[in-house]
Amino acid sequence: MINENKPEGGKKNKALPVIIAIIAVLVLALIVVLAMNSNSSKTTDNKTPQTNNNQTQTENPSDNPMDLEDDGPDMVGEVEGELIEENMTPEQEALAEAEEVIDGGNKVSRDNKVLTREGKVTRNDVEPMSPDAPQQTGPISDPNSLPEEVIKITMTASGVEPASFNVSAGAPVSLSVTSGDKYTHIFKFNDETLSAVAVGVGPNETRAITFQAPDAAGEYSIYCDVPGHTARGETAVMVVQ
Ligand SMILES: [Cu+2]
Repeated sequence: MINENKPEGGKKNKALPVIIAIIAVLVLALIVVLAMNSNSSKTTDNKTPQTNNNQTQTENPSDNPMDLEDDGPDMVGEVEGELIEENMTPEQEALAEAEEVIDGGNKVSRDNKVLTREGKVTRNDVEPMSPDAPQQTGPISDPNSLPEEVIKITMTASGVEPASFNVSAGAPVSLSVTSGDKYTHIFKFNDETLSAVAVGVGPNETRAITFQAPDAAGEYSIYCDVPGHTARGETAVMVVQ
């Protein structure tokens, strides 16, 4: 019996490490499972925003009833268009509707006002090429391409051609100035109310300008502002009718 017990006790003694090992394995397994759970809970945390996104995405289709009313998107576009127009200043609106008589010249509004680059009505009594002044264009490579309505003026040492031309009071005027010789010429009015209207051209060059004719009828004298040129007869007259 004792011998039997001994082996039994020996069995118990042998079983104990095995039990401990099993417990250890179980604890390890538990730790691993817990760790995996915590990881998986983190990943589900990461997933929750995605599911939120999915929810918001599914919320968008819930807007579909709005979309189904076909006017929805168009209405938005129209509203935006109206907002843009509402935000435009009167100057910007006038400029948007204005038309250019000469390439690079000032635009003319629907109510026949010569506009600045900012859409304001130009002033004729300021410094030439200042922001409010009508601006001379760059050199025009093909003067023959200018519209018929443009008054074509040629300046040479012999004088100004034509020496007289007519314009309508208060109306937009487009005129080109050509140097018909090897000299530089500067077209200017001998009148403070038209000080802004000036065109300078190099030898055989053509430039142009669009400006508002004076409201007051009368004769406005023109001269070449290059020293000595007026004395040799470079003058003309603009008749406002
Ligand atoms: Cu001259």
